[in-house]
Amino acid sequence: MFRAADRLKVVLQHLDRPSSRIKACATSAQVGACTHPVEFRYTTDNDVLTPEQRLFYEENGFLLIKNLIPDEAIDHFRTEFEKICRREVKVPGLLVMRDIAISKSEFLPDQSAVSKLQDFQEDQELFRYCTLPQILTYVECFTGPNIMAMHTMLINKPPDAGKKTSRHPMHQDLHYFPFRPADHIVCAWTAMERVDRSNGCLVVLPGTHKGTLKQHDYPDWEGGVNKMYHGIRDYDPDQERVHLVMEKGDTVFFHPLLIHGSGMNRTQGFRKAISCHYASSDCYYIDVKGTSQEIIEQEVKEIAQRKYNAGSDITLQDTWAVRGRLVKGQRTVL
Ligand SMILES: O=C(O)CCC(=O)C(=O)O
Ligand SMILES: [Fe+2]
Repeated sequence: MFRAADRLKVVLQHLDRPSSRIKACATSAQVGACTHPVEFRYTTDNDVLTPEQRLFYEENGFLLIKNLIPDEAIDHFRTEFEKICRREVKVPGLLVMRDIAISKSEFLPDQSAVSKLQDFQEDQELFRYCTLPQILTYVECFTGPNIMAMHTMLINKPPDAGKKTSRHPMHQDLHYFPFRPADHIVCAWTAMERVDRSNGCLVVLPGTHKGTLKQHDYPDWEGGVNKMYHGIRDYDPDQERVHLVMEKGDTVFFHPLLIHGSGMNRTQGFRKAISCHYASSDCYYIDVKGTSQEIIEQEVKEIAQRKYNAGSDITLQDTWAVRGRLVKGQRTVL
């Protein structure tokens, strides 16, 4: 994958073509002996990404942008997160999750420690992350101009209490989403501090965004698994893994079919990252009945029934429709 230099030369020759749509060979094999260029599929031609960056995302399904978000913005998110943990701020619709090791432990000094906040769209301070021009400029390269912020998270990976429960199993985020097309969905994930193998960085399987949505289940880990942390069992364990070492403010954009997870946090600190999944507002909802996503539907509905005090007739679509927020362009379908 990383012998890209030679392939790039070939591709860049194609980019000289006077075509409004940039064309290039999309797979390594093709690029090696390229005679029939094909259109880029996963990125748009809007003069933000360099040809090298586009090619990288097309081939690998992720793109890491160094130093994208300033320290002050991140410090601000951290302060707000701490206020939420101290219950000084109450956010409607917020889902506060605790690591199973924390919720079962009687010995941890800070019982209020949370492992994840989800759905912070009603918190003005945290939601500012989803509207940052630095982020949206890149998001548009994947979603096009009409952008909805669909799913928000602040992940506070706790120190592992020895049972490896701080790991996040390998998964595809599309498993959680009942909207399509997948190619018009992207995740932005920003490190709020240095993230490396010691505190459980993201691990990605490059190129897996070209595959299909796989069956997800709860892994049978000895120490237990956090709620909704479904994982894929049948991925190729020999496939190349890339550990994304990131500094504070670095941001990775990735495709919802990219298989990824995160490792154990072996440090004493809580490893923080903030993220948002965006979708083109031109995406449409699908019915997940009879598909591999049916198992997540029931869990999400149960949470939504409790959160919104809703009846059992609430649909998966309803739960997304109330959370989605337009952040750029026009709201069309979603
Ligand atoms: O921040 C992490 O550990 C990964 C989280 C993740 O991939 C997810 O929640 O979907
Ligand atoms: Fe994920």
